[in-house]
Amino acid sequence: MGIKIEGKIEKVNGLELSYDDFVKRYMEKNQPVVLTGLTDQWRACTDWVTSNGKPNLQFFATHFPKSTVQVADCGTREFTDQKRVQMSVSKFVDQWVQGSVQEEGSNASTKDVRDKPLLYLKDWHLVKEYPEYTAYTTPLFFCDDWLNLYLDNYRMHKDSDVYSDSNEICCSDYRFVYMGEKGSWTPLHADVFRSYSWSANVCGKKRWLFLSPSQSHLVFDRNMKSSVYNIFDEVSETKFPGFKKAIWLECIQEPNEIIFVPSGWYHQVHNLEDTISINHNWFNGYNLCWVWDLLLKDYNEAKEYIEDIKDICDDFEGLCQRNLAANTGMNFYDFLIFLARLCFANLVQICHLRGDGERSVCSMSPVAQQLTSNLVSIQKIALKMNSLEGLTKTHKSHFNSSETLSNPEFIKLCMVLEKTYGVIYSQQTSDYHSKRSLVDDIRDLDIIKGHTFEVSTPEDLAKLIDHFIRIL
Ligand SMILES: O=C(O)CCC(=O)C(=O)O
Repeated sequence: MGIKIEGKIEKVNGLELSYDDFVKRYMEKNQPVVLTGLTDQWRACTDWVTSNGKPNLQFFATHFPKSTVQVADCGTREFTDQKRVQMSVSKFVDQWVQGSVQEEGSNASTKDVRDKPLLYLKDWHLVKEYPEYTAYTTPLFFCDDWLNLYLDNYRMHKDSDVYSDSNEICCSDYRFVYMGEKGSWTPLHADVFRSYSWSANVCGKKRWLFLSPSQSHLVFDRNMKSSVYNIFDEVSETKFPGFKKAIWLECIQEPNEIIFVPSGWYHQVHNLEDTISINHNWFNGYNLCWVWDLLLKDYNEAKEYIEDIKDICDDFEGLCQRNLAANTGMNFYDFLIFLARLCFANLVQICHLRGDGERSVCSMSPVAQQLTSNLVSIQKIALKMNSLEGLTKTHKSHFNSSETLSNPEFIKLCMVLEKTYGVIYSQQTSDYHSKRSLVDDIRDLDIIKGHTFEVSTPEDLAKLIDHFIRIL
């Protein structure tokens, strides 16, 4: 019996949608949408596509032949994902071309005897690898991206056990290129960190199947441990008793359309044609609670997994956090330091905007309102973290505002944040009461100057925000 599909995803012309409407209708409500009209100026849409609308494989082989990329073998499962191998772009292109020649040469009776694996290039960090080559610009709707903004300046987790030179690029950002032949696909999953994602088809067509988070329990086994891998398989009713009750939303994504995938929506994706897509994961104040909820769930699982060695372990909590970072990509301490830095960057920005101006004038500006609402969402998470027992003061996450202010990475973070909200809200220079640039202003900001703020616990962070919200 097939799956139940009972809904479609809304399609909206992105050129006729305001940022505020996107926030209200999709980001805040956590609803998917397809946006059209946003890729017309992208260089990728000419460089990467031939005149007949197919992937220009030769372009990739000529310009990026030596890049090493991850390639999934769509026919082979490995744990919860497809088996992946690394290869150069030129080898991937060669195999694709050989596969198509073989396909063309085959007739109906030999169609199933493909002797080459169906390969799908995934998670290629093209922007990070080739920063000078501007293949596309991130649409405005997706610019409030704390994840990539942070990773451009810091690592999420610093530990020689988890990080090595070989995964330097691989954990460096969440901006990807995907390329795959017709028939290549991505198994059912919800996104990393329960982030939002957007995915733009540069060429080709995809079929997406979505499940609302309110139904995600239906794709899990009785113990809520493993989820269905391929929704089009014969799914065992004994193992996944809720599966056949799941109601799916379907979307056929055409070339030049961008799909917004909200937090926690399980999805499975099939390339209906040879396809190239660009894909970012991100989070911000609107979905930060999803990130924390996942981290907490993964932490509880990591803890439960080693519960039996608790009594003989010198540093049980430390081991849980290590395992959490290895499995999820960050642990509580990483997340707290991330929140503290983001919070301080927002504070610096508010102080810079405000200059010596009146509080009421500053709070009227849309940027100031956004920055304040960012602080409120960070504070909510800090309070949730604080309600957990056991997350006590530790040297592992220590934030000091004076040290942070003298850090060039932090200054860069503040500047990019300023630029980002400037673009989103078409910031006027008259909105700034300070006549100086952020970089000149930063060390002299009256509220920051002469004070050092320390954050070692979520409680410290919540109090710091409380203090500023009251005085700003
Ligand atoms: O395009 C694909 O194959 C998968 C993309 C995806 O799963 C995502 O954007 O989260």
